[in-house]
Amino acid sequence: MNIVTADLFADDLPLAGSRTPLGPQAVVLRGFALGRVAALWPALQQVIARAPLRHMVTPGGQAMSVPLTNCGLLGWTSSRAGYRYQGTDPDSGLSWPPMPGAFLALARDAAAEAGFERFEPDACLVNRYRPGARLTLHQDRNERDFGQPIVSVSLGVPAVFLWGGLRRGDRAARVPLLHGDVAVWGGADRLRYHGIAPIREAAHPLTGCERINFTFRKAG
Ligand code: MD3
Ligand code: FE
Repeated sequence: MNIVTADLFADDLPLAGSRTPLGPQAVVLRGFALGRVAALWPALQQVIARAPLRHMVTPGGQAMSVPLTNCGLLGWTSSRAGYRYQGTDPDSGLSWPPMPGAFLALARDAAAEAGFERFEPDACLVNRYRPGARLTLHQDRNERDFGQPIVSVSLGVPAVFLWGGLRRGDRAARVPLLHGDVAVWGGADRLRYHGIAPIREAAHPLTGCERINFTFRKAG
């Protein structure tokens, strides 16, 4: 048994195949990515080799606790100048790595499974969390068309997803996201506030102490 298939025999299985509805057009497909990890993982390593994970700076000048990179035609960036999608990696000046076929297929299949047919993502943002890293409540509103869903894939150690409302002050529910879970949001739920609570110290056979998240968007 190698490190990529090991997870099939571990603690992610009890929920696999079930659905956790979070709102009218938001659902977590439990374990949807588990059978595809063996293809996703080496493809991710290729992306990171060309466009390394890096700590971007917020418009307020703070380094983000979660380093990120992108693949696909467009990549999400943050700097003192603001948040935006752009076709080139600001660190290297190169185009972002192409979106691996296994990434695109997973994003499309998960969107269709959640009722969003013909999803055509042009951007995939990759976030890496180590213990203590977090993402404070925010909205994703740099994309052009809020009619398109977002698809999010979790790998590695568990996280507590904070699922708020349409106003920043709305109380946030806490939803565990485990290795292999895929979340899909659109329509009425597209502009909900959301975040990730500080990651707890844990170990996973594939990622060690880390959690990796991909979010697929139609940005342009
Ligand atoms: C709900 N990432 O990159 S993914 C982000 O786990 C981001 O890294 C988190 O929030 C992570 O912007 C959460 C789940 C997610 C992504 C986008 C959403 C949930 C969303 C947009 C609207 C509502
Ligand atoms: Fe977000």
